[in-house]
Amino acid sequence: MKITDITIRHLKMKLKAPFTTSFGTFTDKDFLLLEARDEDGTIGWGESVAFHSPWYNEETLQTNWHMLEDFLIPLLLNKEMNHPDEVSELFAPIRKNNMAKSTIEGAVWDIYAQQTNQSLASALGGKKEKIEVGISIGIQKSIDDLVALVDEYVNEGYKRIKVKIKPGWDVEVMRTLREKFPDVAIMADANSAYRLEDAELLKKLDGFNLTMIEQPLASDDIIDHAKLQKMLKTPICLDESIHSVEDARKAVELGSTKIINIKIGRVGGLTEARKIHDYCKANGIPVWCGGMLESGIGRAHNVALTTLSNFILPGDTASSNRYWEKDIILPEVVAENGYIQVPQTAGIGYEVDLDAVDEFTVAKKHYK
Ligand code: OSB
Ligand code: MG
Repeated sequence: MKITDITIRHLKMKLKAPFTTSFGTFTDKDFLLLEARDEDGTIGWGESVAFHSPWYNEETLQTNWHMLEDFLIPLLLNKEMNHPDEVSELFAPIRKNNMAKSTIEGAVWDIYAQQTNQSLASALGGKKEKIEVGISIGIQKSIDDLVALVDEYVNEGYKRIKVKIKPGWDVEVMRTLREKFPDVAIMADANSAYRLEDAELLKKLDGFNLTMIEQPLASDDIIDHAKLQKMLKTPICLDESIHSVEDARKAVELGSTKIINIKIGRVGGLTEARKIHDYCKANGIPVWCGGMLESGIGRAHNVALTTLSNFILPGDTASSNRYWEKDIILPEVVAENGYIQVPQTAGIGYEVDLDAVDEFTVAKKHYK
């Protein structure tokens, strides 16, 4: 493999419905797509999951573009490689900026899978033919609105319902959901909205038999998460705190987490994501695949990763049509009764709809 050309595009896609977390509300999704061409003409695609503003982590669409243009693309272009695992070795001298690194690495994995004539899932070692998925629901205007949405998604067959919580939108919300949906797998995601001093409040959630509580405390704090876990029956799942297999090991050894949410971009790519998966599997920690409101390209990478055996819990990779009027892949990702069929064709397994990509592109630059 030798990447000779790269195109970066900034896309802007309107979300079907605004998505609200403890931080704020999204109405549009601005993100980067990366198209890489190998010397043999094979084209691979990667998506950056960095948002327009640095609320989820420190990266943004613009910092990703800067890292790609000034550091990562120059390191990768025209380098002879045998396997996508070499990309993270090449990028190792650059600190963090995991979402930027993952954007290129994903495209290289797509090229490698096509060149070895296998699906991205098989190239990663995944065996599942279908994956089980849940859905993540943002903060709503009222509990009634939330109940109506949950009802809709449960009827669509989603295997697990995740709801965002924040101070003032937590105990009563979860109590009502548990009353209305006694048999549904329900979990809460706080995106770091609480502090250890809130432990008494968080302990009330133990009464609702939640599958887990995701990232209740600060993104850089695995010490207080360990203290909190000792006080809670509900398993803690870390999202924002885990950037590498080393982070995963430390959090597991400290007892800060019983479940890990793996997001490809947050950990710097598929190679590191697989290492975390393997570490967790060897240590009895179930994992699931998180989401970042991806377009079809990032979504396809998530589907492939989820075919690995220790992705035991349903992830956040819902149908394309839960986010978009029109996605940029053909066919779109479809969850039927809570299952997505894993495509078996070579590469990411979905065709990129170039007309749709053009329609949503607001800026574009070519590198060679
Ligand atoms: O914390 O998992 C999160 C969306 C944006 C940023 C962070 C998160 C989320 C979600 C939605 O929960 C996941 C999705 O549906 O893609
Ligand atoms: Mg989360």
